[in-house]
Amino acid sequence: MLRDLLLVLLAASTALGAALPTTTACITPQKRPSWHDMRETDKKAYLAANVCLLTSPQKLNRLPGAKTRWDELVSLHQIHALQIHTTGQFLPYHRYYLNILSFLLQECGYSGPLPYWDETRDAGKFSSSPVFDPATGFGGSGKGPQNCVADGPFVNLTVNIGPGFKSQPRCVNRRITNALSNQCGATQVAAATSGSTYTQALDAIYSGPHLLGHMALAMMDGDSITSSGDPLFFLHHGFMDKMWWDWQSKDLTKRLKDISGLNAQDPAVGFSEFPGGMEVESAMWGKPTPEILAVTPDPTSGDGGKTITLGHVMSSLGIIPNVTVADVMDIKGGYLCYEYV
Ligand SMILES: *[C@@H]1O[C@H](CO)[C@@H](O)[C@H](O)[C@H]1NC(C)=O
Ligand SMILES: *[C@@H]1O[C@H](CO)[C@@H](O)[C@H](O)[C@H]1NC(C)=O
Ligand SMILES: [Cu+2]
Repeated sequence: MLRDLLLVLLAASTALGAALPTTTACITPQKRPSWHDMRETDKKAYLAANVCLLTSPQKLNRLPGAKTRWDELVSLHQIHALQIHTTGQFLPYHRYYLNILSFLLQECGYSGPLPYWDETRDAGKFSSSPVFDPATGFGGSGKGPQNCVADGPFVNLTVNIGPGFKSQPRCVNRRITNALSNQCGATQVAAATSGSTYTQALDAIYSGPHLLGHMALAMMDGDSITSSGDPLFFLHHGFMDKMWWDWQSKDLTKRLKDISGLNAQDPAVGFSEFPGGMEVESAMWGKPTPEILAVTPDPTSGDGGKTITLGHVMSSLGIIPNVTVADVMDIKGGYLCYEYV
């Protein structure tokens, strides 16, 4: 009897624990370094844990096309693509997405810092960045018709999610264009973070260093929907996250609460970088399949309308607990506990 009661209580508290992030005070924020400054042992351990995820079996049994644990992470981005690009969700969801990677890396024994890439140091000359070192980095620009990476830790590894909404095995691939990487320089970053509202910062970061950085790297066939198949994606997005935080830090009182925009793409606009809207995107990448739509979360969850609020619920479809936008506004708020150095 007592034992049953205890089990019920335990079950109730576990369910609660799964639904809500535990918020403890952030006493010692983990320091996230730029790849340039990361210790070599940490670099190697970080890369090895990424390889481990790319070669470990999937666990959830519900994400369409996912064969590996890495595929599940990529699938999450594919499933959410039409909610998290050119929308208010862009910065909070990608901050959460970095945290999901951090959790997954722990499964592969890595609990060190999540690196970012201070692209201002390599603007205009991306290809000579230490990020692409074959021994202590991600390997360089791809080779051959598919631009498959030809050196570094990800040679011959397969991602099964993408391109677009498809699930077809592809090599890890990228193509570096130095000229486009000019737009990730200090001047451009300063301009992107000079606005006074979230809307301004979001637009400027999104269509400035974010987009041009993606174009300069053309990861996974330059596909916005599944570019996270290349582990390098997370270094680029760490840089975006830092940019958002640097902008927030200029006026924390206001900016820890400033959120705006739609919670899913406006069908008339789609990805704003493709004038012509959803039609043009669909021509390039197709449309979400019925299997993908079946697991796609309601983009208005927690908002009660089409506009994003601090109560907006973000989901990782069971990899880690759901969180709200409010949970990720402060990188030292308790749910998150890190800083950029
Ligand atoms: C990658 O695969 C090719 C073809 O199977 C093989 O020749 C090559 O040795 C492999 N490279 C690595 C680093 O495993
Ligand atoms: C997580 O959020 C999604 C999308 O809002 C929702 O469908 C799902 O039920 C939530 N899961 C939990 C455990 O709350
Ligand atoms: Cu994205």
